[in-house]
Amino acid sequence: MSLPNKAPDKNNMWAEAQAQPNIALIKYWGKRDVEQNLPAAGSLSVTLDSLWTKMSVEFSDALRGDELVVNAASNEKMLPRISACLDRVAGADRPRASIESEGNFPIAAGLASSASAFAALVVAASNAAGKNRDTLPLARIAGAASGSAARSLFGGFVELQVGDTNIEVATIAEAGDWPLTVVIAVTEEGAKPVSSSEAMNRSAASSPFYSSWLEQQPADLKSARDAVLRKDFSQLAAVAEHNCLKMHSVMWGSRPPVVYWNSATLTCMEAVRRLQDDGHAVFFTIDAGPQLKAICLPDEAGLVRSALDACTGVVRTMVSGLGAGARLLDNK
Ligand code: 2P0
Repeated sequence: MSLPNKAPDKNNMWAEAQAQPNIALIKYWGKRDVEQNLPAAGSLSVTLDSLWTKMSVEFSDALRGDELVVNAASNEKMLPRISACLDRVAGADRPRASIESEGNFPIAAGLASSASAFAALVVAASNAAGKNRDTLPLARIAGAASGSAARSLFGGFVELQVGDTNIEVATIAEAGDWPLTVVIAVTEEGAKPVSSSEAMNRSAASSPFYSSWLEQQPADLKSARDAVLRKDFSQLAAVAEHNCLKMHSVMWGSRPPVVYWNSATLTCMEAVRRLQDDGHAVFFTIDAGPQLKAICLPDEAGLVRSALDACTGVVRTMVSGLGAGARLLDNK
């Protein structure tokens, strides 16, 4: 399932990159600056390995305008965000672009497809434009398009911090340092009813819990960072579940409320609780969608997957280890 190897045009302004989604254990929820898309607080995530998005970008003035194809179908809806991101990578006076995207998991369903898409996009576009950039500047450009995308530029355990005007983002532990497994229970494949951006802005504007959420974020981040560096599974489990449930409480307290869960999400949570009660090393997290992600030690993955497969309402499960950051595919 690879994009057809396109013949580079005579300017050779073509490149393809791959990135994987990341799952936040300490969540990004809220923006300090909506215009710049600067997060209001830091976050910490794991980059996956078996879910992926590949993006190819070809710059050519022979095109009539920017064109986007997602999973072999023309896509007008995402195009303005993609074009704006290309402007930031290659300058507003760049040639027009043909972008093709392909992925092996559902889009806009709370599985961080925008993270892997924009991370792959900035790497491909920067290379196609002949601009050599370090990973951090690329992460900042990706983050301006989609906050979580900045984290997918990096592999393993990734921490994002927010300065006055910019983000800092880096790997704090490699995937191989602590090879956890993520089991994803898909409970609904369709696109989410409210976008993350809209839901975040609604939370900031109306949730009575939003300010305490932000106040507590540095302490949660520190606890999770310490847990990762010491490989303390129970500490990471406790703070990650707490942080996830707080983020959803902020949304539930918004007006109008944002409830991404369905009944299968709760059934999966109960299944994880039962495994924990039996002494298994597993915890859950849930993002802007109804899917549940269970994080566990690798030797628990089979049991965790069976337990989630048995939950009423689970459409399918996917299993992933932790993986690398966005990278160029060497297929020119
Ligand atoms: C996260 N999410 O940290 C959080 C947890 C969803 C829940 O980042 O508005 O698509 O484009 O910057 O990155 C999803 O939001 O949001 C997200 P924008 P993004 O992973």
